Amino acid sequence: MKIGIVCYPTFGGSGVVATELGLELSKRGHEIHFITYNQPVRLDLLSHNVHYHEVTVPEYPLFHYQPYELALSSKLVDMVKLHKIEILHVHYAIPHAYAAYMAKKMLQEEGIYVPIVTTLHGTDITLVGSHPFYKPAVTFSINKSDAVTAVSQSLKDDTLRLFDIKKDIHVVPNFIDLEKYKTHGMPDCQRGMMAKENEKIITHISNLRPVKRVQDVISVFYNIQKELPARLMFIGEGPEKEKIEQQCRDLGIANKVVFFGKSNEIDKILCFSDLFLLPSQTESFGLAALEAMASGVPVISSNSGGIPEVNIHGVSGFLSNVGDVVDMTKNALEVLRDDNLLKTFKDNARKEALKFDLHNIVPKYEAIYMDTLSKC
Ligand code: GMT
Repeated sequence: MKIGIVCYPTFGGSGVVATELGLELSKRGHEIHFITYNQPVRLDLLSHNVHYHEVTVPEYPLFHYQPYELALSSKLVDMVKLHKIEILHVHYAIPHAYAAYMAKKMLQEEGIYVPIVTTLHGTDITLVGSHPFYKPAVTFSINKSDAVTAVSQSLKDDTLRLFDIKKDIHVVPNFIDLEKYKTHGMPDCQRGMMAKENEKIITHISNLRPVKRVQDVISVFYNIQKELPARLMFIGEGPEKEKIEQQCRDLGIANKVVFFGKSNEIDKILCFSDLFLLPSQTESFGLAALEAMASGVPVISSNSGGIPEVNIHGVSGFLSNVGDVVDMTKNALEVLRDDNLLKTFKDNARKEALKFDLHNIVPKYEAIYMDTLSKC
């Protein structure tokens, strides 16, 4: 199939999933066209069947807001015609599903029919999409998609609760390429450079937005390091960074916390991590938790949204109510204090991650494409 993939090209989970999906589909013989405003961060290798088409939005002083949707739908029309793209898969409803629908209508005027698959990722539904400013347009573009998927049962339930949806929503969970996370326990894992032999390594990866509750990460770590030697690795950039740097200084733990910034090599950091913290306010899935589990890192998380579908309480880690840093600390210490238990949780985390192996999940998208095309 010739598939157009629209996504955010940034470090956000939806862009990562879209990129990994496109790359795997290309390995399975499909021709993939990424259409977005920058080359996706995890797309380092373009090949004969992986293409990237940049959406350019020229600046014009009249516009207070540059019209990205318009530029995107025009680019979609051009690329579908030029490359004979058969199906468009848009990741994150806002504004991608809306722009794709406009492209589809423009193409129909020329007798070209291209169906749209929309994948809902989380904040496009929970935090942003359900805002009254966007809700009518988001509802419309979901209902006008030819197929709709959500990355967890929880997100499907949220979508049906928050919007008036007439379409069937398929749950297709996020996935992981387990091959990439084989560095766990390998000699090139640089643990010795990051911590002393007796120190436990705690890790958090996110876009450091308020929804991630990164202050809770610091609070839990602060409590842990009072009880046992530990270091905290922070990966990601975002609006809360300055606040948490200050929080570390105020608590006197700045020398125990390493900020890595954005990274494309999280497997190299996860390979020496003992515990992953994800205390999010809301999380449709928690791709970062799955990436940690794939590296054999147990997860201490909140129980919000789709996280319980990924991190299994008492097996791959523990879940607590949002904001309950006392319970999170208790759970973290329980795992970290007992090396045998830590090893059991590490093994379990890796086993649970196997359920999300891309070889099991990507065929589900292929089946949806085939089914959607057969209905055209
Ligand atoms: O808001 C974010 O954290 C980024 C957002 C995105 O743009 O990808 O993440 C959402 O999609 C990911 C991939 O499906 C999920 O793993 C995240 O749980 C989800 N984030 C939220 O629901 C907050």
